[in-house]
Amino acid sequence: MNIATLPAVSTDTLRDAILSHLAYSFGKTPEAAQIEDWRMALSFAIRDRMVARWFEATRRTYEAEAKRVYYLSMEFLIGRLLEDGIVNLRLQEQARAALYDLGLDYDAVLADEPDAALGNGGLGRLAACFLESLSTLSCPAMGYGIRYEHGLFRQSFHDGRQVEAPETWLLQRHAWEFERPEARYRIGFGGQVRESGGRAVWTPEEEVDAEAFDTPIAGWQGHWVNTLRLWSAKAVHPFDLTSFNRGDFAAAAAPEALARTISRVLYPDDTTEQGKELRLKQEFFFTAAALRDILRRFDSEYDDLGRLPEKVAIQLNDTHPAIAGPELVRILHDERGIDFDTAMTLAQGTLNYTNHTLLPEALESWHEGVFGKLLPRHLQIVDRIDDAHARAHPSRGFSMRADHQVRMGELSFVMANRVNGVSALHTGLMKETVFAELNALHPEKIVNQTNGVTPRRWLLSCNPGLSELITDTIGDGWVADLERLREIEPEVEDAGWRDRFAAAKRANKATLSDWLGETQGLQVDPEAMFDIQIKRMHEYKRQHLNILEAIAHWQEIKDAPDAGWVPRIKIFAGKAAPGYAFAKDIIRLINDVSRVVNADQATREALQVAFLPNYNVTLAERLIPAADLSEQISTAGKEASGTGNMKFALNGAPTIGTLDGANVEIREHVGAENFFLFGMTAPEVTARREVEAHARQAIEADPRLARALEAVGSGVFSPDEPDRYAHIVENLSGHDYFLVASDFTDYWRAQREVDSAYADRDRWTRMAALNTARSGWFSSDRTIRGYMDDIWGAKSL
Ligand code: GPQ
Repeated sequence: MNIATLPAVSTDTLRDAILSHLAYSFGKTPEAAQIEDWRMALSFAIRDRMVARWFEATRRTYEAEAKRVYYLSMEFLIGRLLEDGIVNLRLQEQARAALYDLGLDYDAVLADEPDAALGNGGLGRLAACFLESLSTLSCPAMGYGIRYEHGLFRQSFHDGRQVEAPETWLLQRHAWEFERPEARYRIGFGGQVRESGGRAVWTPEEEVDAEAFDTPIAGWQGHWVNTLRLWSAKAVHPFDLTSFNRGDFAAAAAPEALARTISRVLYPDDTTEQGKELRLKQEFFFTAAALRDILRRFDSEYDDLGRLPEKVAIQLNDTHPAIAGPELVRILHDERGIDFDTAMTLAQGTLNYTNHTLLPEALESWHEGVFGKLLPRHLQIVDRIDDAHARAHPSRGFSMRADHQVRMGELSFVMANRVNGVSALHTGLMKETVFAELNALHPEKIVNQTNGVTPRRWLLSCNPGLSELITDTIGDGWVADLERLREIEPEVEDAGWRDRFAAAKRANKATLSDWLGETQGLQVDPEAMFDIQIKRMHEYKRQHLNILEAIAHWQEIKDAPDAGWVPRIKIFAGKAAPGYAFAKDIIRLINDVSRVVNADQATREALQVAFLPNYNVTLAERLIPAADLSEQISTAGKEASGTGNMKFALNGAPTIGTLDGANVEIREHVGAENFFLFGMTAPEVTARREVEAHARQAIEADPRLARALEAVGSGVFSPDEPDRYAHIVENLSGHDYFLVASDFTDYWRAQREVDSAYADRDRWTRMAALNTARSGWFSSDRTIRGYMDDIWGAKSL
């Protein structure tokens, strides 16, 4: 069969394709099929429609001898893929109708797919949005990462406390990947380095194989399809027959188990560095496999390694793949015989590095003991890179090797052609703080690329009601050209149009409210304001500021229950790193507050609080379209960008936020009057920390804050254990590094402004609609164009 001539997709052809896969790929009759079989059959039928374009994209890339982009990332938080595929191939109507013909519910079949949670949060989700945009822009590109058997843990609550359970997304069959047993590379660790014929020869002590699994990623309208290639660790000798024959079955299976450990679990720490040997192994494992694969492809097309920077751009998503620098130099110098300085220059022309945080605890560094034990040759190369850099800049005392550490940020910076931050504010702070010294040496290196989100997933498919209104109004050109959302702006002055906008939001809220009732046992009035904070749990993100304000609000409502309060439901969701005790205590506090406040008959009309378990991409897709208010309240200077903030604005939820990360740019775009700003700026934060007893002062100056803290500290929300949260109160009245107390008063003020704005429904609808109309700039298509032009020198084909 010529796959390029697959029939055009009518409902009938799609139905036949589903039935055919059900029989021939899964061996089931319709009568015997379970929902998973149907989901798999539909996925295969959709996937089939990508394959011809996939081959075509590869062929055209070779033919054009195009520069290729490689995105190396420890995390790809892709979520579900079926709806993405259906939407991008524009097969929604046919798929719905075909399933209907077969007696199945489309939404139920889609909901059967597990989330591929191969990431922690923003960094991983950004990588997933980028892959989709790269395909939409027909940029020849490939993502490289790890095929974790267990993605991010599953979260539940016992007595309000977070409990983690392993996540097993691969227990169900995964429809999207193609195993590539032939794409397999041997990756070594440990061992010795010796000299032979003037060259260093590294003989590893331990070896595993990296085997590729490919997932096609279709862009909008399926014109272009790129590949996400994830590596799975396999034993070199899978089974030790000698041990087996001896009767030692555990020893026989040991090599397999040891090797598999490398790709078994995603580290659940977000923005903290753990310094664990296994983590370094994971980093080298996938980076080394990717480089081998990249060079194999390069060698198949070109015979001059000098052309590497011209034909290959590699993006390091944070420092996790930073070992790419020394590894590429090692291959070029030790294995390919290129002199060291040239090898280094070629690597520097090929690699680029994105920094995603300034938090000092997140900047990776490895003790030279661990590093040298696992990667002895790479340690030598790092030292030579450091020396070469020092020789080139003799006036400076800079080193990437202080305190017996290998500092991965500095290494990445030196080995990169371009270094970028992820919002204007963050990039500026990068220049002033972490990389001040290196920026002075290499002022051309640092560029900004403000993050973005894919409008296909984060508007078109998660918010069909609003999308339909937009398309009705301006046509569907906005899907691939999000700035065109501006064209709806004139309509905002039209009362009839505003009603339709408000109705779309209202319908989303009703849907969410039904879901909350059915799955969480929560009764929520869709008329209430849906105030949502969803993101990883972290002190810098200040979920505790939000809950303290809720407590103060509740107390005030109790004082005067009939004062005409604007009804609100505060929704939280997010996971805490299992070892981050304080963040877990904040979760428990919110759950405790929720229990007490929701049970209060005197206030429940005005205020409810809910913490939804197991936040993931799918839950985000459910919540964001129904949001009225977006909480983006980090301590200024700490949130590198944020991307959730963009999704809310795009879906018509104004932000209450600080001048942090991309909030700054969101406010500039949507207009200051459509954004609820509060809190200290980044320089004010720095200055405030110098004030003695800043937290005490703030508490003394604000009786509301004092009363809320008093309630927390005295056990109002934990009567069975009154001092459960004493340490939180102590933290917030003492050190309070994240300045919760100091920002509280202004946050309260901004929240009351939110109340009055929301009470004026027409005013609110205007604000919400203008947020949507003016968020076009936050498309990841715009971001990727920026990378292509300013960093990669790559072209759309
Ligand atoms: N981010 Cl360093 C993560 O999600 N994980 C990390 O390990 C690091 C950063 C986030 C960052 O906190 C957000 O502000 C960004 O929007 C996001 O990366 C993508 O750049």
